[in-house]
Amino acid sequence: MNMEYSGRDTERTSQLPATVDAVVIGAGFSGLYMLHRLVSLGLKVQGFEAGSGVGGTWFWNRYPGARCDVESLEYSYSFSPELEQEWRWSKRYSEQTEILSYINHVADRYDLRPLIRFDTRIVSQVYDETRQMWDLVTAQGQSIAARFCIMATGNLSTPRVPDFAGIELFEGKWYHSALWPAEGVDFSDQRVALIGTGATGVQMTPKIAQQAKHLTVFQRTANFSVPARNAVLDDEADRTHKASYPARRQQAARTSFGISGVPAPTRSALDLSPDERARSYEAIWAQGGSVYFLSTFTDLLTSKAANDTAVEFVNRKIRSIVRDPKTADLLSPLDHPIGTKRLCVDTEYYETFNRGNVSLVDVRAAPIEEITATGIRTADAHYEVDAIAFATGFDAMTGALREIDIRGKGGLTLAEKWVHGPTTYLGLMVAGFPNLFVVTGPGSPSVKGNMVHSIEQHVDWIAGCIAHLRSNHVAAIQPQAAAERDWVAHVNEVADGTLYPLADSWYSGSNIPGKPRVFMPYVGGIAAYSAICRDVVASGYRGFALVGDTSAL
Ligand code: NA7
Repeated sequence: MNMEYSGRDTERTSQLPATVDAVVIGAGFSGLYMLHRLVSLGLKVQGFEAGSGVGGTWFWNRYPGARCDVESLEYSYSFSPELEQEWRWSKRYSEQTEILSYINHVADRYDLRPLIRFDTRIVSQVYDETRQMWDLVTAQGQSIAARFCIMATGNLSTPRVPDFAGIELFEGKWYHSALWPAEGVDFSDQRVALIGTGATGVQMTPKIAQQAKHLTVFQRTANFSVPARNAVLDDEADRTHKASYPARRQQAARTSFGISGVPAPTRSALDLSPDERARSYEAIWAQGGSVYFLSTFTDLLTSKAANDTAVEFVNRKIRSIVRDPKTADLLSPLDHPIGTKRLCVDTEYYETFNRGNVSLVDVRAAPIEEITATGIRTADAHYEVDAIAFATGFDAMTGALREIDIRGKGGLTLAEKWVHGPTTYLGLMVAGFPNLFVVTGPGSPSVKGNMVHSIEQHVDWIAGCIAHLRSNHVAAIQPQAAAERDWVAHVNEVADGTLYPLADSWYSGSNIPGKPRVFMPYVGGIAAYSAICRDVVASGYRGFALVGDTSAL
């Protein structure tokens, strides 16, 4: 496994300031914008990042085919009109390398790099109730104290490293999608196994197939995927979009997914005749994109009968693309409504199974039993391979937070508090953990929309809150237990009004053995959620306790 550390020992061990106003953990989209906002407020800040560079998700996930499923002109910061205008995306959906270049550009443009200690993990974070300060310790054993801690640790940053029996015996090389070597992997002339068919496996499959001698995809659960219709972003499209950027960003904020230009659905899928419905789906299929597809009708995520029409359409498409009927059947999902697991967005995923050098193995019927020196043994066969690519996902949404020993009031650890599943108020803060903010935490829309939009909304809220505390000399803020309880109930109630709970997925933690099964994102939509956050502030931070006078400290 390649951890791609640059080994900047001096930097890693040079003295940290003893105390800062705020620590920001993580230097992806959230951490960078948070640092920028806090510096603008005049705070003394220190950033920490486990990787050797900025980028978060886009730093680590360098696997072939990696790109975002939200169009680049939308999946980008809106806080600076100059930045919006000057950056030129090359494609409708740009590749990971380009997204990473953009994030690096932002880090340099706003001079954020000097604020960050790279190659440095925070391992412990303890709240001192007397000083009303957080004491943090790095993996190198260095300490720093801060009044505010902002967890910009990401929703998909703890890879689910495979624990297959025998993996240590494998004589070839193996890779996890989220720990991919920076220099890339050359699969030419190799027999490659790919395990996992979520969004990552779906992106990787066509790319590896183009290079490898043979690709065997090991599928446990078939996933739905719709075409991306990725294309070069021409000058005219770029100009038109940028000319209307302010209006587009405002429009995005009024939608459920935080993306502009997606027509709001007006009709139920069940209001149309089968022919009319098929024409609507065909038009959206031709246009491409998952949010577009799920916005075809008003009720695809709330009515099983409506959803069934979309399932039937996509499964028919799969059968029309994939020539071998048995493979087409295997690729057709049967176990969950479409959109209740991440709806994948692909470039020639299904078409790839028509290639002579690609085969699909059903590991639901015959599970993987072990990795051997030369390949993979399932319950009914042994597959000889030279390399294995694991696209087995993440301990999502809570994994990165649980990896740190976070101790709040009374010494309670976050892991103990969340033993039955994460509880937060607004996905922003946790009762008993004063001045600890989470960017896009469980209980916020986070992954159920345009992440960059959600990140900016959270960072702006947190920056506004910290400014409020400082100007009013308040030492600490934390949610009231009742507000947290009510919010968790609301998050569940909203999810229960949808089809989401019908799927086993990382949204509910069911991909990790032993993880409590709780639906984690807030699916009430970004517009509704942001209005609640604004209202909480307007009503004097309703549901929060603001305590202590900093002028007395
Ligand atoms: P996902 O969506 O969690 O997918 C992981 C895949 O790995 C999924 O197909 C799993 O099958 C499969 N998997 C996991 N463990 C095994 C074992 N033991 N045997 C066979 N197959 C296994 O992760 P991704 O990285 O694709 O995507 C995560 C998000 O990143 C994505 O939704 C986007 O938001 C970006 P299962 O479904 O559990 O049967």
